[in-house]
Amino acid sequence: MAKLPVSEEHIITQFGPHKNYSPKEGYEGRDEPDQLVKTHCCFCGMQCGIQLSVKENKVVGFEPWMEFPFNEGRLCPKGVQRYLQNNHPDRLLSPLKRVEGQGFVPTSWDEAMSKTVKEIQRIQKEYGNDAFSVLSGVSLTNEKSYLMGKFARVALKTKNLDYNGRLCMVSAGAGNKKAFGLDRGSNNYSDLEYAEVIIVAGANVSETFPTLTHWIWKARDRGAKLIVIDPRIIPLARTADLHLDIRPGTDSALYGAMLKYLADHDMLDHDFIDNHTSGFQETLDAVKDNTLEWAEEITGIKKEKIQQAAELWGRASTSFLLHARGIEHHSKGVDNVLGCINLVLATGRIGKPYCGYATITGQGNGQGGREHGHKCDQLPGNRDIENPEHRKYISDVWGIDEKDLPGKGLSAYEIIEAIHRGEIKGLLSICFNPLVSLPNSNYVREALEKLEYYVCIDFFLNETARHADVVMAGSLQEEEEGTTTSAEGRVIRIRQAVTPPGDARTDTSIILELAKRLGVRTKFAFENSEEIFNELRVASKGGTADYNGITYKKIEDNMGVFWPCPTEDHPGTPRLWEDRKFKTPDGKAHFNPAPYKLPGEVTCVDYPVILTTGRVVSQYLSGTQTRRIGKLVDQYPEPLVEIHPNLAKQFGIRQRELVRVSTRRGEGIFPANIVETIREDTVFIPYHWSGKKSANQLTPGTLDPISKIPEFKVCACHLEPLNEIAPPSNESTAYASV
Ligand SMILES: Nc1nc2c(c(=O)[nH]1)N[C@H]1C(S)=C(S)[C@@H](COP(=O)(O)OP(=O)(O)OC[C@H]3O[C@@H](n4cnc5c(=O)[nH]c(N)nc54)[C@H](O)[C@@H]3O)O[C@H]1N2
Ligand SMILES: Nc1nc2c(c(=O)[nH]1)N[C@H]1C(S)=C(S)[C@@H](COP(=O)(O)OP(=O)(O)OC[C@H]3O[C@@H](n4cnc5c(=O)[nH]c(N)nc54)[C@H](O)[C@@H]3O)O[C@H]1N2
Ligand code: SF4
Ligand SMILES: [Mo]
Repeated sequence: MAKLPVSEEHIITQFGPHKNYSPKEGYEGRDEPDQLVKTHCCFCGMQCGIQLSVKENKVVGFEPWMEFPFNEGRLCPKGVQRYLQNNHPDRLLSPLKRVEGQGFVPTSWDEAMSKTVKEIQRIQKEYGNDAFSVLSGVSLTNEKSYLMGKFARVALKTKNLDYNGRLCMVSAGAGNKKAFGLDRGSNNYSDLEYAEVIIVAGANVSETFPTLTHWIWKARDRGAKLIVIDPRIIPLARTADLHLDIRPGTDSALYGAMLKYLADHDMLDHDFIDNHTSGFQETLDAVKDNTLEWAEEITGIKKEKIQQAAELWGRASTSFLLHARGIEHHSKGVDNVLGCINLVLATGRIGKPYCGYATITGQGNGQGGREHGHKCDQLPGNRDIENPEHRKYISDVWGIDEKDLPGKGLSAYEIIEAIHRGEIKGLLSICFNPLVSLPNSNYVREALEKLEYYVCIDFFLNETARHADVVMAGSLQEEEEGTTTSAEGRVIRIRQAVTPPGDARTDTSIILELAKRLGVRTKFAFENSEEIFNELRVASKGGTADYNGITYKKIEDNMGVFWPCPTEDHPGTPRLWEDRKFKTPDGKAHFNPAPYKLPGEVTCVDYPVILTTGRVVSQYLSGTQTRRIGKLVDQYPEPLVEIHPNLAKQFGIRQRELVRVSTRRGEGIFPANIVETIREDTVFIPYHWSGKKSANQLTPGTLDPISKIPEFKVCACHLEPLNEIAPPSNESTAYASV
């Protein structure tokens, strides 16, 4: 029987109906804290330092942490409001079980655990170990990320484990590994300050990494030129020297044309290319036909602007290239990343002061979480699960026989496909809300309905969890000790400020208890997070992401340590590649041909408009956390479809008129936001909402063949005005039900 989601009225057995929470107005309403705890924001990869105010085991507010070097006290709207989660009325306070006809009812930990273990064992006995899968996430600390990898391979003995970074960092990771043999941004961000030219490609920095803008402004104050590549005139683009208004899905054509221009006008660093790279000629050959005219035709950017960009980039003596999901969320995401890296290598501006290149890591622990082995193809230290030596090393650390270590499993969306096909029957998810965040959500929902057993660990009942059999009340970031690794590669300390409320438990204790009940207690005999970290250090030793020399004390003493850090007397590595010793097999940085290819779906008569999706400043990811915070909801209460006035006119669409947006996968209705800041052939919808307000009803499940990232940033859609002006946004429209 299909397992339908537990409906709204059935979720109120434990707590009240969903609320957006903003309890007290202003500072006056706040209690004097008992203590201030120096830790980091739980949201994006900037991992801004923050002090949480704690009173009677509750987080009641925050203070800036001025000394933390990256953000120096600055915070964005989300960081300022995050403290409202710990005490939120929707907070899960005990495990829940599904009772047909009643919905979710509170249950005991013992029952939740024994039911889960029984079902895991039943499914694995009946269908094989790999029929039980795990989806993990990188809002989790390094310790928990490591633990989830070990738990899946050692306790569950399944190969089918993957993580939400599959929707986020993997195109950049694959590109970086190909080019440098290592997956980390090359510099700490203070190197931006003296860069002469900065390229920001597919990154809406002011909304998605607001505190990073500080370092860009510093460079601007010194006269740096700024080039922004985005189909929208994003806030950063309004101040830029050049805005390249690219047609979604065509980045590699732009980078190819820029590379050819640099070569044709001899703006290359021959010494660097000859001595420290390989693959240049082959890469150049691949772009020999990429003229400016050709690139204008493909990308929609005027050729004069492409030329100007190449001139600025080619003639600079210091520079920084930053990119994010705008170029990576594509079925050619790895190619786009390689196209950017080729421009950096051609000019040799890497591994030198004020010269750098980085993908801007998205999730809080998006950097650390992609190193410690909860990816389907990876072991700790960013090791390769298919490499015999790597397998042997990690098997020894874990005290298991190498042949018992599962091999490469399916990636996140492929796990959903395998559930759909009936090959995978069970799922444990932690820190992942696939029903909202994966593409083609109608298909994802069908898969969830087919699961024989699903257990979710979260502190809020996210939309996917409504399909669960058991929901385990886990912990917020501020409820456990640990570490994360910021987008810069800086390993930092997350401090426990409070203990989990009610009968909720720490994520770690839940996983350890499950491991114990699955019969592998001795392999998971950790007393605290520091012990897990110390095992992680050993497991990472000798890998490219080497944490061996990092200790909790060293992090605290230095407000962070940059990996790689192989020994305890090593200071860490803020700027990579100064020694020119790349981690590729031949020790050189690799150029890679990245010729332009069409996206997975192009416009046609039936679907004539390009749809792209992304974020707004006040909401975070699938919205589970930020849609519950009233002040953030007020800033942007519901998803709007951004549309250019000329396109709106063509379809007869008025401001705030409801528009049915449809694609080959589904449809959704969104109020129109008519703005001049978007290309005329493209519409944009932010994806932080669920159900009928979800942008992912529309997006395709097309994956990059190498990274397996979904193509969130380009598909073809149709627009239909519904001749009805949307009512003013309010709370009830803001929190849409599934
Ligand atoms: N407020 C907020 N901040 C966040 C998050 C959040 O949810 N909310 N999430 C965090 C996470 S996990 C991530 S991954 C990051 C994401 O950070 P970003 O990548 O900056 O965010 P997006 O909005 O997904 O996409 C960025 C831009 O890509 C542009 N774009 C779309 N298609 C293309 C294209 O084909 N080429 C180019 N060049 N640009 C294109 C869009 O117009 C958009 O402005 O943000 C992090 N920070
Ligand atoms: N259309 C479209 N879709 C996208 C994107 C896009 O640009 N467009 N962006 C993609 C990107 S870049 C990303 S990163 C994904 C993100 O997608 P998800 O990872 O699914 O989004 P989150 O909202 O982080 O969901 C994580 C869940 O983890 C829970 N959680 C957070 N911290 C913890 C913790 O410490 N412990 C436990 N137990 N639970 C925790 C939250 O409550 C939430 O329910 O979405 C992707 N989806
Ligand atoms: S920029 Fe990112 S880490 Fe900093 S406060 Fe905002 S959401 Fe938090
Ligand atoms: Mo992300």
